[in-house]
Amino acid sequence: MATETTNLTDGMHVLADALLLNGIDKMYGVVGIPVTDVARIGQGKGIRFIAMRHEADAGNAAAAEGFLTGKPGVYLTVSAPGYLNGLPPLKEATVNGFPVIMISGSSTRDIVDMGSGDYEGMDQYNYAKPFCKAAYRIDDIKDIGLGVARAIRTACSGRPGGVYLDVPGEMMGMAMDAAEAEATLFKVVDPCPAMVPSQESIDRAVELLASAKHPLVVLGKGAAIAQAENEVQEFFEKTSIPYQPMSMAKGLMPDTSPLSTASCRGLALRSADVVLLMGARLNWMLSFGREKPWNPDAKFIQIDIDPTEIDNARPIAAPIVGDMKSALRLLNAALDKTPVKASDEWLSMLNEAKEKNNAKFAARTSADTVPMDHFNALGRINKVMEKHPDLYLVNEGANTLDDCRNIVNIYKPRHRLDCGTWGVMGVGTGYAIGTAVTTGGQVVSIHGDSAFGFDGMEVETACRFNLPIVFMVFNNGGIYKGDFQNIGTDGDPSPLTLMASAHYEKMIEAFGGVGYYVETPDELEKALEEAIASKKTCLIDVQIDIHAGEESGHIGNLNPVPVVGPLAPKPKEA
Ligand code: ADP
Ligand code: TZD
Ligand code: MG
Repeated sequence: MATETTNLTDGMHVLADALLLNGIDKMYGVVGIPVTDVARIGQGKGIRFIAMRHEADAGNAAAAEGFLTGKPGVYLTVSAPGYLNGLPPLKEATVNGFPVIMISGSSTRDIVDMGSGDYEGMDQYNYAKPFCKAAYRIDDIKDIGLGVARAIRTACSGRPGGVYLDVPGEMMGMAMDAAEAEATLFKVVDPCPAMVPSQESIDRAVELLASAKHPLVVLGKGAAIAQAENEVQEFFEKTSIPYQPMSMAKGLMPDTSPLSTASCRGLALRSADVVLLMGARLNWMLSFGREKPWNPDAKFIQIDIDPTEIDNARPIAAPIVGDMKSALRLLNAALDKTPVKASDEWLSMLNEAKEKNNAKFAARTSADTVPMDHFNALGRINKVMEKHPDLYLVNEGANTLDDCRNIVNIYKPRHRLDCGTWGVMGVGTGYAIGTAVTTGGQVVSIHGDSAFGFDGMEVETACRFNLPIVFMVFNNGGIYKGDFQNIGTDGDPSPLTLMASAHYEKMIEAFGGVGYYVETPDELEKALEEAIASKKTCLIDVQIDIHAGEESGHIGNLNPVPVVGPLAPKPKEA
């Protein structure tokens, strides 16, 4: 007679229950031993499983979800090779401050520890530690609830980031009484708690701000992650202080705001005497706050949730340590008592520069030149996207990234996702998929041809899930552009050269998506409008001049300069 087993459960069922209890109803990943049934059982219980083609892309999709929602996105990988593929996005999410949890199956602990050569055996738990905020391994089925709770709280609280959760195969095969297992699970209370800064730090900041002649805000993605748009908007309504948007903070204030200094960045940074950092680090992107173009006498106020970020590269005169919403609420309240308004002199000085720069820019973005360059192609895209302010924009590449950031306006918070703090190529298709899945909205995903090469296979995933994503590949035939020459004699293409004659649109046709190939601004506009209206998964190959693009986009200055040889700068003629 068969034994009655209905009162038993196992690690895989308990893991799915623990995630669902905590509101995690999606997972991205690639399955295989020992996690296939984790995905199948989860799917059976109502966790949507987005099966992808590469773990890095799954990690990026989950990271996008984390950025968009403030709750951790979750991705699942198999042991060693899948785990290793999944590590880069874990580190990148941690660097960007996106909450994400990587769950990875692993092999039998004692065999791994003895070095006996288990199937895909590797000390995953320890190797993960430097690549995330924290790593946890669940060795006992009774600890699943605890492990999931630890992972969620660590990923979202403080500065968000990546968490590694190791789930050994043998643990997931453990059985236990179902009722007893249920009793081990719990829902995390307030996983992303408010952290209210001291009133003293607010008063100090307001005093400094009130003393400014040329105050400037740097609006960073920390404010986007904090979902502090209402407080941010209230601050600008009260003060009319101009601001410099960092790329993923675009949309917290619409890019069309008269207070944006995006088109007169140099002047704004050079002239500001008091700078308020709202969720932006003084890292390389902001020249550490101490190098050109900053005014050397500028004083800084910094709002950040991470106290160790303060004084990272220069003294901060008025640190405010706390979460952005709480900090801005207190700041806005203090501004009622001590009003601060940007002067007309400061705003007109910036406006004058903006008008000049915008006129120069407009000539390039509205040109009808063929072959297209990044400018007129992006100008047309901006024109189309203006009509569809709800569209999400994903963006990667070098020139394709930098020029798009400057040209394509964003109107809503968290509607732009890009290469982020490290400038990573290959995040785009994962971000696009994560965004479409998480929001149910439409995505325009703009990639350089090199960038697209890293993760382009995910167009199959996008087609399989019928996601309304318009991928656009800016094909200028190479990394930065397509006209570099091999400086040696073997006749191979240069290290930067890719295939300008490639028809990327054919890739998506292979999977039943809709491909477009465009060579002129009019064709581009028509194809994009049609693709958006169709809500189908589409890919537009945007042919760009192979001569269009600067080496390394806007950050060529970071390249070491050869001292001798053909690549050394030519001596200036006397
Ligand atoms: P950007 O690239 O836009 O300049 P960074 O990623 O460099 O932005 O900086 C974002 C900063 O925001 C980080 O230092 C992070 O600690 C901070 N941050 C993240 N979430 C919050 C929050 N909820 N409240 C306050 N600061 C936050
Ligand atoms: N590998 C990874 C993972 N990230 C990187 N940033 C790079 C390599 C180096 N890299 C850049 O920094 S930009 C870029 C690479 C390879 C590609 C730029 O070419 P593109 O865009 O075709 O994507 P443009 O429009 O031609 O500049
Ligand atoms: Mg290119």
